[in-house]
Amino acid sequence: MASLEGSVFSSVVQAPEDPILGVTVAYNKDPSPVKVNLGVGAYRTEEGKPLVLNVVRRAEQLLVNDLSRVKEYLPITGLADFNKLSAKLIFGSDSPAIQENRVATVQCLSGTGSLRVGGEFLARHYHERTIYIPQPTWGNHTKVFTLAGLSVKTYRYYDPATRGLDFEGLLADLSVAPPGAIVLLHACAHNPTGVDPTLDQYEQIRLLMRSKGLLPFFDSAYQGFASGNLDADAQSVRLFVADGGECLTAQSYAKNMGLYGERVGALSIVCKSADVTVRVESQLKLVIRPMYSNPPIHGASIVATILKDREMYEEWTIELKAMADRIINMRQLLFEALRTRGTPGDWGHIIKQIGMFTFTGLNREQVAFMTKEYHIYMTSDGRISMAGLRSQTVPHLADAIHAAVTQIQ
Ligand code: PLA
Repeated sequence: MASLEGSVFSSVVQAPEDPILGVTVAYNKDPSPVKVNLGVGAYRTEEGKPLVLNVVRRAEQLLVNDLSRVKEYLPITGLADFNKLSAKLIFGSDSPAIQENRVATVQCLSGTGSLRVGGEFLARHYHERTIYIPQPTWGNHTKVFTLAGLSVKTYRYYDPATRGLDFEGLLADLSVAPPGAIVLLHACAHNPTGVDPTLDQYEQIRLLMRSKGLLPFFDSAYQGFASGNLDADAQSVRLFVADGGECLTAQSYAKNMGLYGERVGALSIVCKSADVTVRVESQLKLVIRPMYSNPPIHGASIVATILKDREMYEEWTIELKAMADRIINMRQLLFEALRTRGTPGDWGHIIKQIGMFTFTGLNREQVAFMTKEYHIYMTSDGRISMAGLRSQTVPHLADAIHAAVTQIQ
């Protein structure tokens, strides 16, 4: 008989907190009234509150009041309407790939789940298991793709000296990648750097990738958040789809519809022909079924309700633009606050960078100092979520940055 004393799990070691979500855990434990959480990329209002979009509330009301709606299982691939509308949103409503039935779209558990399902599909069915991810990138990419069965390598992306794109390095690294390798690209608003290639640079990347048969895998977690315009933020993806070649896209509605906890997203695989697409979709079902069987119904129903109604869609774009504009405004305020303080260094990147984050250039020690002395919570790579900032907290953050750069080298 097994002993009642001592756990069979006693050899399990304590795991470290997640580098991003763990910042919120530490923040929650801090009793300071001046604490600020700029870790996870979660939008807050000017009052510091999480935001449920008005159009989302309206869609939820419609859904709740519709007594014909039931809670049956969705198909393995998710809500059909949601999938069609999601493909249109990212590829464009006039996309030939959609018209020619060359897109297999499956509803997944937000952006992360879409990346994971895409990764597992590639590990099973694609001839080249190496995926190149930008250096740096969202911290979870390495883990998601490694556990999916891919071998992860990096390509140069960010140049700390210019605080801009290392375009030469990027092209050089991709040009020596093995033929057929998968390349992860952020569709827009690169996390954590806020640095995106221009459309011209994307065109050069496309030419190089297509000439070597490299397979693009887009992570689109911020469509609409970069520029405030959904079409503008999808241009990189559309450039690659327009040439008739193949690619994968993982979409998330966490940020642009504020549906973080609903876990709603989609994986689309654009194929060369309609018959390949049908077979690809059949295999995606075999990836999904043993993992979580089928996806949840509520979040996808909200998205579908909004996307298929012209008036609700319009309302969404206005609310989305307001979120993007507030973030851009915070960039301006922080930049000016540092200039007023005469903080050493060139802080122009704060207003140049795109999307939810500023990659400050602050080092690990400076970040630790700001957390200890000023109760500012951010990731140790110096990333700040601008979406968590508000006019009222800008001076406190600027004081903290000023003290960090003048006191800690
Ligand atoms: N891809 C990128 C580039 C992301 O930044 C994030 C989220 C995701 C995918 C996954 O989003 P989802 O699964 O919630 O749809 N990044 C956040 C949150 C906002 C996180 O780390 O989970 C971040 O703070 O970086």
